[in-house]
Amino acid sequence: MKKALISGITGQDGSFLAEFLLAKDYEVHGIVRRASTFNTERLDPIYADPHERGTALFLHYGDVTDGASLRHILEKSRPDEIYNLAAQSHVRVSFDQAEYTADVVAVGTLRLLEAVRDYVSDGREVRFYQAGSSEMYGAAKPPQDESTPFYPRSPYAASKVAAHWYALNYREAYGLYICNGILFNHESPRRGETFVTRKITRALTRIKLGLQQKLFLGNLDAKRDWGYAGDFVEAMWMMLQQPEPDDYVIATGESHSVREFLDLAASICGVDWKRCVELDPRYLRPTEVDFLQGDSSKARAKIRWKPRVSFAELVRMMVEPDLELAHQEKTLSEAGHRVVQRGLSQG
Ligand code: NAP
Ligand code: G4F
Repeated sequence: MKKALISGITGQDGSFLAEFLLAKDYEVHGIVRRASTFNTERLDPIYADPHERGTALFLHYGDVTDGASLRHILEKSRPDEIYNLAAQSHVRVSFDQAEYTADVVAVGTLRLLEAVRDYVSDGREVRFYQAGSSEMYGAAKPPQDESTPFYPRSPYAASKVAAHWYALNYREAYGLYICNGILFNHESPRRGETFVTRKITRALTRIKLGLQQKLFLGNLDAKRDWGYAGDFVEAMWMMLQQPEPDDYVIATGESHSVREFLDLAASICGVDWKRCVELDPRYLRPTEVDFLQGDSSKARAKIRWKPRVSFAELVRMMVEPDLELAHQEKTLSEAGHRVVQRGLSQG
């Protein structure tokens, strides 16, 4: 039985990756931050009490800002594969929390790589996946591929560039098996509610049922290459199964504006978005990334990865469960319960 360790297991991608690896009969270990509220909701469908026999999912308290915890977890879990997904992953927030973002995204990766150096020092072998981002291309002209120079436009993106180069340097300097995945935006019904796609699908479905009146957004002209998270985590695993480590762009190759996403989501909901969407400058970024469109020819040829879910299918896939959620909220509200609209103003 192979063992995998996932940092960021409670996030969108971490939860999809954990499910994918469990289905492949891996023993899966995840690093979870201590929080005063539950942060393991996305893992609920696959989590079993550790007292039960046959459990293959194990969670460990740790943090990528705490190198000692990473070393302890490596010793306890003894993984064959490590997926470094932990991040303060919100681009807009990285302008408010620049130092913290660098500490988690850039130095956090370095801490994990240093812990890995110690872990392999007695001859153990491990394969490492680094979660790179299309944000690293920033202002570079599309289509972007592995040879496109990085031009980061936010503290988040600059930190991801640093993490990318740390990973590449550790591969070359110490002969470690490390792959950088450069993933373009990928979404799902589990996407955090402060990212634009989920913010739109949550709000429009609530508006449809009369639970909310307005949706405040920023720049509608930005274009993103949006894929489905379930397809993208598969690519992470595929990279680590190759004979030699390498870096790969993972993208659908199609780009759409925020406005197009809004149009399609609104037409599925039957809502006229022009009546309810308003601009709020707080959602604009000091420096924007205008146009991302990936060229994933290398991954398609070398690791035989390709996306399965189209843009239109993705939008529908996100609207439908949010409509169900809104119906549940409406039922509660009609029964006299207070339905709280959580901090959407943050994203
Ligand atoms: P996400 O939903 O924001 O999840 C981030 C994960 O990192 C969460 O589990 C979070 O824990 C954890 N985390 C944050 N700070 C941490 C710390 N100090 N120590 C340990 N864990 C910490 O992000 P995602 O969409 O799944 O993305 C996964 C990775 O891929 C991230 O590195 C992201 O930057 C990168 N990426 C994402 C995309 C995309 O479109 N989704 C594209 C390219 C790259 P809590 O649950 O406790 O907050
Ligand atoms: O959904 P977003 O916040 O995602 P963004 O900035 O592209 O970053 C995501 O994808 C990256 C991969 O390229 C990841 F590395 C990163 O971790 C994250 O997962 O914003 C998308 C676009 C931006 O241009 C933003 O300005 O939507 C625009 N937007 C317009 N109104 C908004 C809003 N974004 C947010 N979050 N909230 C708005 O109200």
